[in-house]
Amino acid sequence: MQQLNRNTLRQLPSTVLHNKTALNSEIGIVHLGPGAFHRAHQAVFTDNAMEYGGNWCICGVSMRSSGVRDELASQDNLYTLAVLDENPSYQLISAIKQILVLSEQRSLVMQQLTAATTHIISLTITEKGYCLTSDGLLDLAHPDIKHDLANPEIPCSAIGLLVTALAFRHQECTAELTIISCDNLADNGTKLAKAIIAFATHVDPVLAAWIKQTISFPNTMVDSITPATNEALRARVAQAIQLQDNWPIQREAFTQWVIEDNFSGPRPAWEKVGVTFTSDVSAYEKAKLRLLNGSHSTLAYLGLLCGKETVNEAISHPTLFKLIETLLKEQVSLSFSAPAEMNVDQYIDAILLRYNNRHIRHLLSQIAWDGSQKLPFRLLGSIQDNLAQGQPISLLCIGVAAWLQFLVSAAQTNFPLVDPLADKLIRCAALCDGKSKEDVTRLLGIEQVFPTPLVNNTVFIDGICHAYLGLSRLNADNVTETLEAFL
Ligand code: CS2
Repeated sequence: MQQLNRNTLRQLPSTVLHNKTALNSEIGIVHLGPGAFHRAHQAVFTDNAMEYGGNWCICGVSMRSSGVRDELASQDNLYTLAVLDENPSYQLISAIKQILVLSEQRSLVMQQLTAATTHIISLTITEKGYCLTSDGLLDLAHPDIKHDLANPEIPCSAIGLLVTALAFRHQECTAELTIISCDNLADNGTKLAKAIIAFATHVDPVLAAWIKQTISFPNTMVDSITPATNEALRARVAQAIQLQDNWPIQREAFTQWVIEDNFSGPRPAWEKVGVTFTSDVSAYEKAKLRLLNGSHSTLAYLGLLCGKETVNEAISHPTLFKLIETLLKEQVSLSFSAPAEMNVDQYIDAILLRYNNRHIRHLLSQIAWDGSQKLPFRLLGSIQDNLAQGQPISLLCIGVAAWLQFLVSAAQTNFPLVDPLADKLIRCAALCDGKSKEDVTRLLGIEQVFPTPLVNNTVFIDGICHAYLGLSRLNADNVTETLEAFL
C-alpha cells in the first residue's frame, strides 16, 4: 500500500473529508507537545478554521522525543483523524506543517518561537510540564527549572523555553503574541502566566514586567476523549483512506474548546468552526475537570482494581455505573457553580453516554498515568469545596482511596508506574499492606499531592480510611457486594 503524503493525496477516496486550504498556508502557530490530543483537537479546529483564511499552520515542537516527527516526516506531516462513534468518519488533517524536537533542533525551535509571523504559541504538555507546586505556583526546586535558571540558553522545560523566547521577542520583535495553555489544569492560562512571570522575574524584572503587560494567556477548557493510537486503528484507517498512515489519531465525535476572549493580536477564525469564546472560562473548566476528568480517574483506578481494561468495560458494569452516576449527581455537582447555560444533569448524562462508546477502546491504564498530577485538579478541589460547604465527600474519597490502593498494588506487583513522582510513590506504597489506617496516614503524607489543610481535616481522613479499608477487599469477583456497601 502506498504511503500517505502530498503526492498521493489525490488518491484519497471522496468519503474522506479534507480542507485543502491548509496545504498552501504558512505557519502562524507554534505548539509545544504535538501529541495525540493536540492532533485530534486544536489542530483539527485550526485546520477547519483555515477555510476562513489566514496563515495558521502549526509548527509542532516535541520537547524530547522524536517519535512524532520521525513517523510523520515521510508523510509530509499529514495524518488522518478517525472519529469513532455510531457513524465513523475520517478527516485528513494538513494543519501541521513542521515538527521539531527541542533537544535536537534548538535553533530552529527558537527561530519559530521568535518569528514575527508567529502570533500564537499553544501548549499541551500535560500537568507535569508546568513544574508547579501543589499551591499552583512555579516550583523553583524542580530539577528542570533549576537547570533552566542556571542555563537560560539551553532550557529543557517549557517554562524556561518560553521565557528565553520571550526575552528575544522583547528585544527584537514587536509582533503581538498570545500563549494558550490547552491542558487539564484549573485556571490553566493564569497558572501558566504566573509561572512564566515568576521565572522571568529571576532572569530580568524588566522582561517580567513586559510579559505581564504585553502577552495574553487566555484560560481554556478542552474536551474530547482521545485514546492512544493502536494497531487496530492503523489497520482501520488504511482501509478507509486506501493509503498507509504511520500515525493516525482517533477520538470520539464530541469535541469542545472554550477559550477566554483575551488575545494579543490575531487568531484563526475558530469561532466559525465551533469554538466558544467567553469572558469567563472558569465555570466551564471546573465543570469539565471535576465531572469528566474526576469521574474518569475514579473509574480508571476502581476499574483496574476490578480487573477491567477499558472505560467501556468498566462503565458497563451496573454497580460501577451506579457509583459513578451517584458520585457525579450527588457529590461532584455540589462542589461548583455551573455556567449559566449548562444543565448539569444533562451534562452528566452525556458524559456517561460518552463513556459507553463501544467504538473506542480507551485503556484505563492510560487514564491512570500521572495520578499525582491529576488528582489535585480532578478530585481534591471538589473535596475541599464540599468540605467547606458541609457537603458530602464519601464517594469523592473512593476515587482517592482507589488511587492509594492502586499504588500499593503497583508496589506489590512491580507494576511500572507512569508518574513523575513514581519513585517516591512506590517507596511509600511499598511500606503499606493495603489494609490498615497507618497506610492512609503514610500515603496522605505525600505533600506534593495533598495540601496540609486537607490532611488536617478529620472528615477527610475518616472518609479516606473508610473507603481505603472498604476497597482493600475489592477484586474482579466481588465488585457488586464491595461497591454496593458504599452506596
Ligand atoms: C483523561 C483525559 O487520560 C486522562 O486522564 O481523563 O485525557 C480525558 O480523556 C480528556 O480530558 C477528555 O477531554
